[in-house]
Amino acid sequence: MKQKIEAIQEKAFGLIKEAATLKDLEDLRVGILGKKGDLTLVLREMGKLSAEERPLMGKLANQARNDIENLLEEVALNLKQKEKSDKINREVIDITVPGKKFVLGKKHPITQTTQKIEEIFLGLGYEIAEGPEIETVYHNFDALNAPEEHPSRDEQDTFYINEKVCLRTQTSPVQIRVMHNQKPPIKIICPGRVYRSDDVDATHSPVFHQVEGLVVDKGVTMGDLVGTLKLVAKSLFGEKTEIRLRPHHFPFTEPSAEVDVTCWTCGGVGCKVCKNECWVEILGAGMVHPNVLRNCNLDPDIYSGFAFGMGIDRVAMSQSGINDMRLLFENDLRFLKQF
Ligand code: 2NM
Repeated sequence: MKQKIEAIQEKAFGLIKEAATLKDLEDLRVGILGKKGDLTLVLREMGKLSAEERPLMGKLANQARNDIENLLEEVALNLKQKEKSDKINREVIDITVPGKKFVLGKKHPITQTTQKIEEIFLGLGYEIAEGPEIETVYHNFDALNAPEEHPSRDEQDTFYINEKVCLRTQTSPVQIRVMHNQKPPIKIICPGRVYRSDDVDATHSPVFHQVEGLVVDKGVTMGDLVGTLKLVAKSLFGEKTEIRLRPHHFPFTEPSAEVDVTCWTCGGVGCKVCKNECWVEILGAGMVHPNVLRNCNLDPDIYSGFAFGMGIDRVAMSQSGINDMRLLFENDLRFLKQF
């Protein structure tokens, strides 16, 4: 029996030292020390031994078992360490590999100009209001005091979905909605996309962008309008900018004016941007017509207001030095990337 135990131990030591993985090691443990393992089977035969031999063999077998267990543990530890260091070597980060380039996007020039205008008005305490681009003819024309025969209502100029629904031709219908739903004081700007049935050329597009402003409260005057426009023009085009108002007619304001600013390119000396006029027209404005206030259930004897509208696209073009409106809408990234 002694020889058997020694043989098992010798064989076990050899195999354990050769084990390549933890799985191999576990298989060996089961094969030697498990219920049907080699050493276990030998121990079962102890009963056949004499009373003198039994304690001796028992001691020998336990010693063998301990030695094998110790070796299993030792080899397992080594294998675990080896697996860990193999993993670390495998997963090493090569810090010399060039990084992936992170490409930052850019805002469209129209978005840049719109946000610049929004910032100025937010600073003056205005709120930004938005509304649908598909509008009722009521909100787009009737409520704005545009009579049935007004040329802007013509099918030649406006995209109609049907008799009562059209694509908005300005953002003022948003202001009608706000006046219907909110009590004064009202101080809003309405930026957004608008539609007119124009042919495409260097200065016209059937889709373009506007910011319209509206202030309604008790005691709002033309002086408030002029002061506001002066401040906005200086913020947008530079501190030296001046404005001038020329009498005009809009159905929704009375009195109405077209507003020019001193040319931001030549400062009023004459250049290509202003066509040597020294002034550039950028706005329409006026005092909200009493009929418009009435249409929104506001009493013109109590409330008054001013409103203005500005085209964003031409301002964006002249500020970025773009001379053809089509370039704003073709969305060629090679072009837009420059701004
Ligand atoms: C402009 C010019 C002048 C305008 C008027 C209104 C409203 F809703 F109060 F009647 N909103 N916007 C207005 C006035 C728009 O655009 C050239």
